[in-house]
Amino acid sequence: MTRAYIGLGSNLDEPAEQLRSALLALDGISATRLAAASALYTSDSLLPGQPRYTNAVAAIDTELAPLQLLDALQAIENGQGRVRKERWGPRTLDLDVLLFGDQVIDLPRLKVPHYHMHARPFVLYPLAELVPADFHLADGRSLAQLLQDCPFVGLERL
Ligand code: A4P
Ligand code: MG
Repeated sequence: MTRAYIGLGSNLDEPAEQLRSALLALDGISATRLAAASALYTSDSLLPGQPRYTNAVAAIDTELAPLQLLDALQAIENGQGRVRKERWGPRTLDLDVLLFGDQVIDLPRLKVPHYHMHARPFVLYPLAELVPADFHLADGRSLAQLLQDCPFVGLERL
């Protein structure tokens, strides 16, 4: 069993509902169970001109290998009507593998820890709800330090 952390994001078609459905879907992945979920947070899009995002982080326990998990997450994204037009475009659902146990993964399809998580308040603050105060990312960075460098600005906890 590996404890993994999944970042959830949506800015189309009732984002809060999209995230609630996605949490149920995570629990439905084979050989996987949902262990915990953060509160929902809203914030402006990093790209101007897009609707506001709703984000959350989920902790899951899985027996799947990392790429099997990625396949399952992409199937859930597709099942919730995600249409990939442009990278970074608005989306009904984005599921990112933030952390996969203590593994550092550098494959063409999968980079873990997720590339931008260390600088994104809408990832770090929900993650902090789910882990101990002395938590470190797989690459050694301390979550407390990352939080200090990434102020809780523009984030609303629902
Ligand atoms: N991929 C590589 N590593 C991973 C990983 N750790 N988890 C590959 C998931 N996928 C990973 O992803 C493109 C490819 O990345 C996948 O095919 C997978 O093989 P994607 O989900 O199709 O594309 P994307 O989401 O548009 O790109 P990306 O870079 O994941 O975008 P981000 O970083 O998710 O940014 N503002 C707010 N407030 N909240 C947000 O959530 N999100 C974005 C999108 C912009 N602004 C935002 C938010
Ligand atoms: Mg993504």
